[in-house]
Amino acid sequence: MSETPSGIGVVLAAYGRGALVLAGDEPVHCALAGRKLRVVCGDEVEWRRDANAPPTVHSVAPRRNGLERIDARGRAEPVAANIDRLAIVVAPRPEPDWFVVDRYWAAALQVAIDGLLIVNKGDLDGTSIADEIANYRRLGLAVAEVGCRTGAGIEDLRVRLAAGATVLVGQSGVGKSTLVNSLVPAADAQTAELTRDREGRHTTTTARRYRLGADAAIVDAPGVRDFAPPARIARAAERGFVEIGALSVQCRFGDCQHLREPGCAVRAAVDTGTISARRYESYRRLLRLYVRFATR
Ligand SMILES: Nc1nc2c(ncn2[C@@H]2O[C@H](COP(=O)(O)OP(=O)(O)OP(=O)(O)O)[C@@H](O)[C@H]2O)c(=O)[nH]1
Ligand SMILES: [Mg+2]
Ligand SMILES: [Zn+2]
Repeated sequence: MSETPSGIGVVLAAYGRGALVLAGDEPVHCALAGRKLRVVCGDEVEWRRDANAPPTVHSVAPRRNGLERIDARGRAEPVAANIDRLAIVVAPRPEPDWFVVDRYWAAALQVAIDGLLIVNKGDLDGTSIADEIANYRRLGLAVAEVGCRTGAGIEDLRVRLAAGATVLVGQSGVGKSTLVNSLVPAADAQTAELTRDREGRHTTTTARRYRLGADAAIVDAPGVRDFAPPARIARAAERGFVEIGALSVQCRFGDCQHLREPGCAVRAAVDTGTISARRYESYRRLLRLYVRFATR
C-alpha cells in the first residue's frame, strides 16, 4: 500500500493559478485547491499529491509578516510573506528615484523588519548618489556597497544575509537578479542589459525565492517604477520616517501631521536643514496618498 505523498513546503514563486513549492529539497509545480486560495512567495503551505491528480496546495499557514504594496485603488496587495529583511538596491545608473527608496524603507519600518540599502555597481562613478547615501547612513539605515561586476563586497554581503529571509527590491536595472546570481550561482536568474528594452524578456516578472546557505533565503523581486506600503495605522506615514517620528514628540499638538500646524518641530527642523527637505517632501507625498485612500 503506497502512502499519498504530502508535506509542508515553502512557496518559491506564485503564478496565476499555481505555485512552485520547495517540497523537501525539490521544487515542485503545484496547482491550487479551490478558487479562493491565494499564495505568495514565502508562504508556508500544505501540499498533497492524490492519485491521478497533479500535486496540489491545499492550505496556507498564517503569515508571520509580509511585504505589501498598495495598488492603483489603494488596496493592499502582498508581494512576499514571512520575511526578515528588506534590501533596497540602488546604483549610480539607472538614476535612483529616492522617493521609492524612502517608501521601501518606510515599509520595512512599518512592519518592523530590518532595512538594508545595497549600493550596487561600484565600478561606476558614484558621485551623484553619495550625498543621499550619506544621509541614509546618518539616519541609521544600514548600507552595503557592492559591485557585481568586480565582485567587491559580495562576500561581506553574504555574511550580512546569512540568517533569515531577505527580499531584494528596487528599480528595474539596478542589478537585483545579477546580485542573486553572484550570491547563489545555481540560481541562474534572468538579467537584462541596461541598454536593452526594459520591457524585454530578461527583466524579472515574478518574485522568486532562492536558498542562501543553510539558514537563509533571498527573494528576487520584479523591478518597480513606483511603490507605496499600505497604511495600517493612522500615523503610518510618520512611522516610516525615523527623523520625523523622533521629532514629532516636540510638536505643540499631539496629532500634528507636520503640514501647516503652528509649533511644529518637524517644519522647524526642515527650515534649519536638520531634516532634509527632500525627505520631508517624501513624507508629505506619502501622507497625501494615505489621506486620499483613507476609508471614509
Ligand atoms: N556596470 C555594472 N553593471 C551591472 C552590475 N551589476 C549588474 N549590472 C548590469 O545591470 C543590468 C541590470 O541587471 P539585472 O540584474 O537584470 O537588474 P534587475 O534589478 O534584476 O532588473 P529587473 O529584473 O528589471 O528589476 C544588467 O545589464 C547587468 O549586467 C555592476 O556591478 N556593474
Ligand atoms: Mg531582475
Ligand atoms: Zn509637527
